[in-house]
Amino acid sequence: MSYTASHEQFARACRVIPGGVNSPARAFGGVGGNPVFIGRAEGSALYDIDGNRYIDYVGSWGPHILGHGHPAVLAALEAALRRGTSFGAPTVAETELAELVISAVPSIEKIRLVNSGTEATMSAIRLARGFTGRNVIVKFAGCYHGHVDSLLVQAGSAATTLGVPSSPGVPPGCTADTVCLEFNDLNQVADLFSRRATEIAAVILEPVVGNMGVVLPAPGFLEGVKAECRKAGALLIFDEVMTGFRVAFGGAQERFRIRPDLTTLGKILGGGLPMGAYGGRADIMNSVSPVGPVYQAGTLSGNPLATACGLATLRALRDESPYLRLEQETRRLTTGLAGAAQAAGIPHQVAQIGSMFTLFFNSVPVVNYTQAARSDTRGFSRYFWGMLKRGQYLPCSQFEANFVSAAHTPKEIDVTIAAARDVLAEISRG
Ligand code: KE4
Repeated sequence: MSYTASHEQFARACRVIPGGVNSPARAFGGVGGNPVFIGRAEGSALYDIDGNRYIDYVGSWGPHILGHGHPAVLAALEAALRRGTSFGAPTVAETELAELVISAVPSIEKIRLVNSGTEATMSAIRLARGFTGRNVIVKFAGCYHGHVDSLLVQAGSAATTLGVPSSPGVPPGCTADTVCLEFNDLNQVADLFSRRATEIAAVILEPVVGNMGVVLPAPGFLEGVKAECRKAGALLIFDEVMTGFRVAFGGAQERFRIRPDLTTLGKILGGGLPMGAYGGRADIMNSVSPVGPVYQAGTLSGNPLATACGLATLRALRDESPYLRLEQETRRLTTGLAGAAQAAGIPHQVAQIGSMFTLFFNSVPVVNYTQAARSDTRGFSRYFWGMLKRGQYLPCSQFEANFVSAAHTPKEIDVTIAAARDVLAEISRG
């Protein structure tokens, strides 16, 4: 495979954009080398500007559960485009999208649309603090909630990949009220609440973590956190930016049958256009401006293009309901990947739920950040590059989730398993 054009464009981009990318997650920082530049995408495929074709397991980091260019999504976007791109005034489509999300996500009674997952989580914690009158926010190491100052503490995703647990530029005052615990450790949660219950505004977590690689909640963990919040009068915030509409149409809260007080959404909600949202109990959401005193605003919040794209995406998911087939095909894929690692004698763990998964280069089950961080990232890098050269586009970090879309065919899953068998055997030969 030639990457000449990508290399040239990367050198050009680096002259004008920090690291040549508009998000560090794309920088290949965790695997070395330069990112490939993508020219176009269709269905389950990406095509880079050198003409190389890849089976896409990133899906723009989650939005493309239907695959790229779903006909109904394209048609809705084209129609919206002709009506105008943005008005800065309410539109019916925003109400339709809000109603659809409320019908899908069990705990949401009212919702506010914003432009990104980061805006959603930033707004949700401000709302939790405003509603409770308390300041302390509890998060978990390895969970990533966007680049919100007060949440960029031992964050996952690229913050972990780049070994930057807490970013410079965040004044100590911003994180003084952020407490970071170990995911899946209910004793730590109980101990904190026993000491600081009356100070805690909210606990925010990814109910299924995607940002340290995929890590599932231990049995009883989510219920235990919710019980501690209830007892203390603190709010439970599920950050479902990644799991929303991914692990089930109603997200992880539908799958695990647990209702948070607030939920943040993004990614699939916008179908690939900039979109985020936060929502939950009406009594809490009515504290948001202009109804209540907690201020939040946005020029392009609920803009017609992203709203049309999100509506078409969610309607297609509701009507086509690909979840069972996605689960089956993803499980077949991860079984194949585990078999390939086993055959190569490479220590590995596989975590999978719905159509998201991670192959950890790790000899112990990964249940928290401490264990995730012990993964063999050098082994992962060799795997990543071997797969890229065989036309498999994986997340460029051990600490990310892979995604299967409804556009992936059984044949493509077979091809990916065969490629992994090749690469892992090559790695085991040294
Ligand atoms: P955005 O601001 O990137 O739309 O959403 C932030 C966010 C919030 N919550 C969760 C659970 C998330 O996964 C994210 C963003 N995820 C990363 C990748 N894991 C986005 C990729 C990137 O930063 O470029």
